[in-house]
Amino acid sequence: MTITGLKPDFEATLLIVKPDGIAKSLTGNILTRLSEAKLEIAAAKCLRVSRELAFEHYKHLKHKPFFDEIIDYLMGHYHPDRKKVLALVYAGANAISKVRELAGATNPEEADSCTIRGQFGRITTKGVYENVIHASSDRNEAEREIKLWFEPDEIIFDLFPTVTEKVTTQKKVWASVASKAN
Ligand code: IDP
Ligand code: MG
Repeated sequence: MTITGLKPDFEATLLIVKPDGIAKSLTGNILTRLSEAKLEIAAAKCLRVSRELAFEHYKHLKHKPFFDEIIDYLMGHYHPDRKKVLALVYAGANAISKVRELAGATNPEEADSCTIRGQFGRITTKGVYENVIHASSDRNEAEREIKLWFEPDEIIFDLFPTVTEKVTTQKKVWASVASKAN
């Protein structure tokens, strides 16, 4: 992670409220717990996760026996009435370890009961660790994940170097503000 012009301990980390966290209406509780870290929210968005995004996010785990299940889990297939996630970038001193500490261990049964995963997570009868949130585990992972989930303009800081390119793609706009020429 090369965040220029900032203190060496400044970090940014990706936090995702997974579909079980959304389905159980835990977003408020989770963000309240995370506020204990006294970090800054640098980006936030609610989105449906495509198979491509889920696959790219977890590609380093593709040989694990639980890979198919975590793809379905992140895409919201186990929570069809709340098929979405909330993705955020938290930034500040030692953001990665602070958020991981509040998150707790991967296995919600082993996570300290005072952590977010320990408080709200469960193991399903299918054996999926529904642990409510994702949090980047180190600087390399955080950089890769932030760049995967967010465009530079969606983040309030210039976290990583950018270039400006001319792109010509079509995008949806509000009909009421569309230019007359369209
Ligand atoms: P992390 O989310 O704590 O960084 P990873 O090893 O990166 O843990 O695993 C990604 C996700 O895969 C976990 O958050 C959890 O939902 C799921 N997972 C990890 N290990 C297991 C397992 O042994 N059984 C079932 N699900 C698992
Ligand atoms: Mg991980």
